[in-house]
Amino acid sequence: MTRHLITSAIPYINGIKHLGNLVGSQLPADLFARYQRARGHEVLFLCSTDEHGTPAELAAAKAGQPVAQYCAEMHEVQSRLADGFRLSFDHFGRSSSPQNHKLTQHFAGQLAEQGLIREVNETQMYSVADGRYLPDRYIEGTCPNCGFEDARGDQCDNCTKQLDPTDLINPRSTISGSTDLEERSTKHLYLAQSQIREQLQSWIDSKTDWPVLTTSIANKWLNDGDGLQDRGITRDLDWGVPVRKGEAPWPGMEDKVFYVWFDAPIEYIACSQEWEDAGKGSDWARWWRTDKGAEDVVYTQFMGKDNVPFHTLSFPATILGSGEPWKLVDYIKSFNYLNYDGGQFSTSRGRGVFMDQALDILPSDYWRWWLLSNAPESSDAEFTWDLFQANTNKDLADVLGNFVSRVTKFCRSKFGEEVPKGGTWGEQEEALVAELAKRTKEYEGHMEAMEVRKSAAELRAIWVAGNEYLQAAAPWSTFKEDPEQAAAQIRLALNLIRLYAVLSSPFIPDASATLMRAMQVTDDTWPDDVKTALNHLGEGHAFSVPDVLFRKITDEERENWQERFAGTRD
Ligand code: B3M
Ligand code: ZN
Repeated sequence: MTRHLITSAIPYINGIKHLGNLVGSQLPADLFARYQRARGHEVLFLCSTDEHGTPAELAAAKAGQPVAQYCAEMHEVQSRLADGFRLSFDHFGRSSSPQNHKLTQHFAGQLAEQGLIREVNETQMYSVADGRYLPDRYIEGTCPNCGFEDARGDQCDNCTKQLDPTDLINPRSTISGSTDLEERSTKHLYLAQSQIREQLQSWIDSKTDWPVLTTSIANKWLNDGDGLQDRGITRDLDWGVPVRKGEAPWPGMEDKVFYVWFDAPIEYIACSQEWEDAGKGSDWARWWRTDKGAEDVVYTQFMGKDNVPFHTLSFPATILGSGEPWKLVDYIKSFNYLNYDGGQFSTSRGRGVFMDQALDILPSDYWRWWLLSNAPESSDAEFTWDLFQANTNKDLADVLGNFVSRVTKFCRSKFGEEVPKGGTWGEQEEALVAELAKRTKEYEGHMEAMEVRKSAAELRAIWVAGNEYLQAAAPWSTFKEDPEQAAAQIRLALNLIRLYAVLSSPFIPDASATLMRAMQVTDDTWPDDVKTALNHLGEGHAFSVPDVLFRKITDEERENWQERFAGTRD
């Protein structure tokens, strides 16, 4: 048994996430967590809301709410939606938690003790019209690296370069739009990442099995220009983790908070403390401290490509620089972008389909299946309503759903609602079992490797194999000549339904649960031996015919949704 620590990038608190966000981190992380649990491993799967920084302040201001209240409410909303999508977090925490405040201040104190924090007098952009400094997302302008016109003060969304507000060309305030900005001098803390560059480089170099998408982004920033730049880790904001050196005050930094990207990854650790403090588990340090048992933990992170620099460089610099035995990530699975109908999904412009809207129109399994089987792994991918309709109708309704319905209904009409007796497997049956055994191994290999699309394709092939068998064996014809053989065919097919429920549960957990209930079984042990698994339901075992597992999306619905989601959300 392995112990798997799994984290998803923690979504910003500033509103409901769109399907592109979901498929880039939380959903594939859930797939992996569910799979590892199904294989009998011990899993701690964590996610939180990312509640600090300018995204939170800006969104609260827009909603006309105090930021603490806005965050508390939005955390509940995101938590309900996570449940709606069946994201099986062991805990869904908050980066604004007291645990994270304390731990973030602790790391800063450690880094200072190790001589890795510099106090720097620097120029920050001050907006005369707004009467305040403009860090990060409070300022936008043209990216000096790629020329993108809506780059933000902290990062360019187009080329992923990390930026400082003073780097922007033609900067403007996102609060007032004012361009009446001046550079003022103020003191900030810098994390001396450059001193850890060598260590980071050899750590990245040792990760030969990481996706190229992950290592290429890390290497790009490690070797960009003069090499890894030191980063400011404090901000002139009210909302956030107050700057302290461990438990002690930090002279001269009284009105400042830590930068959101400093405290957000630390929340991965704090979340496990929140999990323990909520009474959901014990001994969080066993997952995170290599001196307390985390040596043998396998830690996997999931995230979109724009988050990779922070997880391959800044956060590891915090961990390594602390001089304490914290667990480093073992594998980073990163994703490209999912586009929406010829453009980008966009939170700020309300473009695309958002998590709440998706659940309003269809149950989560439809979305889980489509998003995961089309995950933007090796390149960007695109959501269109035509593809969504065509893929889900085919895979879920025509292949899986139809198999279940034909088998259970035929059995009910000829043999009653129990697994029929008599007959034996012939060549066709043995061939199917052999094929499924082989495909199940392939499926396991892809799931272990977090090859999401390949896993989905293999699972689909496993469903298709059952359908093809049914078509060829044609128990409805066999029944006329040889009812005993038809009984053996149907017995196998009913067992296949249970096998499908078990193998499909990481992708479509609700449908899997429906199938298990219909087959009146609770034993969902992973089929280490497919042949044994296909004899699980014995003769005379009662079952029931489930309701339609997946209905088809009609052309009319598709057209309606296309129209309804063509504009921007209010
Ligand atoms: N909240 C960015 C995002 O939601 C950021 C991730 C933090 S992971 C520590 O894409
Ligand atoms: Zn750029």
